[in-house]
Amino acid sequence: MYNRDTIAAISTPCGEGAIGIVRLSGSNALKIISTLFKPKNKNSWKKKKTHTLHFGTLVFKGIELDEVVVSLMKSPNSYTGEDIVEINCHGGWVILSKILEAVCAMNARLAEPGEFTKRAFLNEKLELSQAEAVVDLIKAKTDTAAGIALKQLKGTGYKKIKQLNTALIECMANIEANLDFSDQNLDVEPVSKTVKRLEKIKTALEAMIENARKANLFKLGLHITIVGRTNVGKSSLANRLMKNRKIIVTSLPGTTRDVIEEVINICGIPVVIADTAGIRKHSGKIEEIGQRMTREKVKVTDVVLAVFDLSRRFTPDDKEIMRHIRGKTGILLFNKSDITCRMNKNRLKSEFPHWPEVEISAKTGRNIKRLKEEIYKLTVGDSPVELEETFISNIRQLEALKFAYISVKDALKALKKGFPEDIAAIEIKEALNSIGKITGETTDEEILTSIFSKFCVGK
Ligand SMILES: Nc1nc2c(ncn2[C@@H]2O[C@H](COP(=O)(O)OP(=O)(O)OP(=O)(O)O)[C@@H](O)[C@H]2O)c(=O)[nH]1
Ligand SMILES: [Mg+2]
Repeated sequence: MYNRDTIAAISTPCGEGAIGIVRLSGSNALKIISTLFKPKNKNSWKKKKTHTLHFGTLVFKGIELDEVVVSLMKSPNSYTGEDIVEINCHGGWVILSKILEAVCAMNARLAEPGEFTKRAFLNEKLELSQAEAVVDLIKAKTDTAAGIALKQLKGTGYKKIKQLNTALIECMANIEANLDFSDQNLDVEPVSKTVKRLEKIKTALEAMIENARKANLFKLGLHITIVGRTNVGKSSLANRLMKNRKIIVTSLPGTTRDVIEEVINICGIPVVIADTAGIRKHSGKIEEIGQRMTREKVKVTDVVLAVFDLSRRFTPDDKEIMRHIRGKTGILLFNKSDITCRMNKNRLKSEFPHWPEVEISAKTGRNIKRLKEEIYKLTVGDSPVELEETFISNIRQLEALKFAYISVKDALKALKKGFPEDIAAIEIKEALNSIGKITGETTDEEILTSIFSKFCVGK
């Protein structure tokens, strides 16, 4: 299925470090290293046992390149399933490049991004969803995202997908048996039983989709935008939430002119939080540009934090804000709760009945923790995410799961309405096809190439 030539890459990040690794995988990996490596302990090197480490010098065209430790992992018990050699050298870019050059001169080829993992998949060392988990793990931005990727990599969820697959095949077999032998008095399961089985599968798919939606939140994160009229304390709130930034705060309305963003961690969700220019009617040219940017930002954000100043009466600018945030998902924030309250909140609450509200003080930090909890509740929900159950963690897999769900629903509808049973059979086949896309059984070459291109070189 693929060219078994030997691939090579620098597997450690660019820059200076104590150790750097050049990795080789393929049928010539052992031959190449045997030519370049002068071991200190010749006897142990001669045996070339799998999963062993060897200290020595790397020499190319009579020139010593570096003192290295070579690790050997022989086929089939290696990451790729092929012979793998890892050359652990000193972590300077010049040394690493020279070693890479040397191995390529010995007939290895530079690896494409993700090619090591692609070979692991093609050699059935990993399911496709597990291979994707490798890249998720590398790119995880929070502990929770890393935890989900690790679960996926360990393949716990894969069993669930397999169970689903088996259950669908059983339904398919029953329907086919009904079609083929219904007139032969054989002991074939009645359609009503298949309907029950399909109902169960549908429920399982619903739970998986909901869990996958949540898992994606932890992986892909959220965009949250702080909006409000000028001087309500948006930047003060942003400073409370952001760790590494101090946005200018003054008592002058119109202080913030730009959209200022930073990635923060809210209960394990990576959140891009944006502070924006305050909205007000009579403002200068620069502020107007800022306000336009605020409006654009609100359109694309996932969650709006609408800030109002509890110590002032409701103003026409507040009303303007309400116009912009209508129809969005968000939280009403009543800031400056540390001073006398003059605002009547009822009007806002009645216009946004589904938005949670929190009284905060950006100045004292009052209820900032509660605000984070409300953000979590609004996006993830009340029930905790079952990491054990979470194994679908990217959009591609989630889409495949949704397609499987639609097909199962349509199959059920067909059976319940008494349509010819081959219609249900076609739908179940479709569902099986979609499930196969998650594991990689029915994924075409183009999609595989696109998946593995997301990896870094050397992985
Ligand atoms: N008492 C009190 N004052 C606050 C609180 N939050 C902000 N302030 C004050 O309100 C003023 C405006 O704060 P900012 O954070 O700059 O307000 P902003 O909404 O970003 O203002 P613009 O950038 O002009 O739109 C400053 O003087 C802050 O110190 C609060 O919770 N309590
Ligand atoms: Mg500001």
